[in-house]
Amino acid sequence: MTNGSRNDKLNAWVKEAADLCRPDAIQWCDGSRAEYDRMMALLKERGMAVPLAKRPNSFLFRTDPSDVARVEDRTYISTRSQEDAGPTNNWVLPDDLKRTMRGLYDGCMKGRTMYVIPFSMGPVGSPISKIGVELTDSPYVVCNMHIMTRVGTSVMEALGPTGGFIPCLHSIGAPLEKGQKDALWPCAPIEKKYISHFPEENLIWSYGSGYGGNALLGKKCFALRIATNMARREGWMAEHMLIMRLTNPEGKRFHIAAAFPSACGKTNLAMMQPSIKGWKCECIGDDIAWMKVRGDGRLHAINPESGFFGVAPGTSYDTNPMAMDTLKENIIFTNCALTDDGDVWWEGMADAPPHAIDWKGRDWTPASREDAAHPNARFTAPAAQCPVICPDWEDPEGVPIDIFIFGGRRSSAVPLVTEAFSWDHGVFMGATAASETTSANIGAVGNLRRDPFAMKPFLGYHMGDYFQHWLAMGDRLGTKAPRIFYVNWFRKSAEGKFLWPGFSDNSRALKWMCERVDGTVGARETPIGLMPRDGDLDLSGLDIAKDNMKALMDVDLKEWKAEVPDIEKHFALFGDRLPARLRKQLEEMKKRLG
Ligand code: O2Y
Ligand code: MN
Repeated sequence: MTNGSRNDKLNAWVKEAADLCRPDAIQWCDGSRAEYDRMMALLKERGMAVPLAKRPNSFLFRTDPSDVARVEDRTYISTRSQEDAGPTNNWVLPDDLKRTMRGLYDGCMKGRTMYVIPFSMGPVGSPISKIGVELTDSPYVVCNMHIMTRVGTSVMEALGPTGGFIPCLHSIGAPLEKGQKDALWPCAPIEKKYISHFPEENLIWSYGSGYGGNALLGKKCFALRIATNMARREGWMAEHMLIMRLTNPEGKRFHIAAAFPSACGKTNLAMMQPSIKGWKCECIGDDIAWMKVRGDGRLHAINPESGFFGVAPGTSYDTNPMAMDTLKENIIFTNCALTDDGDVWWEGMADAPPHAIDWKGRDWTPASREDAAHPNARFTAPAAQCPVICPDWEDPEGVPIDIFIFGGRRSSAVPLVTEAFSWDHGVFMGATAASETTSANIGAVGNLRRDPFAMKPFLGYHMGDYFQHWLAMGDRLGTKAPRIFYVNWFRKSAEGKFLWPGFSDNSRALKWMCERVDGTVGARETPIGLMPRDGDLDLSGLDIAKDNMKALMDVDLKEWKAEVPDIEKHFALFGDRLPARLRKQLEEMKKRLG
């Protein structure tokens, strides 16, 4: 694409950013295969991209050890009033944050090229999609954005001379002086990293990190933190949810959107292949859903992304064969291990190779004390390559959602599957969702973290107002609202063993949900919601002990009464912005528990 565009606002913003960051050159991205190949050639030449002999057009990157994950402590929601950012977000006054960041951006792209990436979140031209433009000095980001979003000429055409876009400014924060040798993964030290959102002006500024959610600004920054603000203002929903289509043996389709915190197997569920006969599952998205009420009065969802930025460790032909088959070619791997025959490897993938180069670039053998791949090692993969991608995954109208699922990782108390009594009760379930931390999360292992709607790190405004937005959406949808369920695949026995096989057998819980929607299966009332009665869940062909099933479905009143003070403490965080309807739900649950 030639330099400059027909859009004056875009040209002016690019000029303003270039005047501040002072790159040596500006390059407008066209999203073409030739552009991707040129970027990769540059990254190979710099020693950053390692081509993989075993996977065509695939490359391995190793980041700086300080730049391996989203940095929640350095992520800000910057609003004029701190109250509007709410208690779950870091906050700095916009003028102060901008002053600090302008100081950092000043000359930060010296010796580098600034790439202008026009991108669409969602199919270009869909009534649910939105356009963004990312300015970055990282060719690695350009390549990842090519996979994760729709980039280039078609987006510029959709933007036209007067169209609006979300400006996303990104720098790795590592200017290069003349003659200075570049680092293999240039970035700024942690105290200079800022992932900043200015929702009152729909603006994103990211500085200092080249990794994942910190740098691919279409994903968590735009599609969740900024989009939640837009959605609230405009009456739609931006959620941290996978989207899937389940088809029953009669050919009836059900669309499910499900929210789980990180490290709960969301990508595995999104690509799951049912163990029950005759049922088919297709993937529409693995991480984010944008949903609007359409002409039929129903909530329609699109996946705003076009790729998967999935966690590699733990992904295998046992846990997620569809993901493994997605990864055969055209993939960017980050912080995985490199085998001697030119392939990637990670913990949990398959038998360990006798020798490899670990994610830090050191020799590794199975006797090594450290992991070969970083626990947050990633693959960036085109969604279209997934063998079970739904044929309608790019339908501009989206898919009508029948079912919402919330869940978390709970070793006790929470049964396998529960249906909400009502929309408000379902919102209560989402608002109180909690998960035990694992080694893949931040903080100590096994801590219970309340993560409402799996949105704690991704909501761009006050959580109490967000709960109210959910209630208002339910009021608007009325009888056309999706039914709401809560699941826990991770309940353990007294001996610490998982009670449920999970993975493809999770289809059994999904089947019950679809049959509940259809009205063809029953349920029993419990103090925490509606649950399958004996025989309601299809367990055909599953070898599971009766006692295990009993334990999975148990509602222990003592355990649930013990939850109440923790929920009260959680709700207290939101002060007078906690909707009275949720407090009422808690009071009603307390009464039911006796
Ligand atoms: O660590 C990162 O930068 C990536 S975090 C991420 C990536 C893809 C999907 N979900 C997540 C998440 O943390 O929820
Ligand atoms: Mn996610």
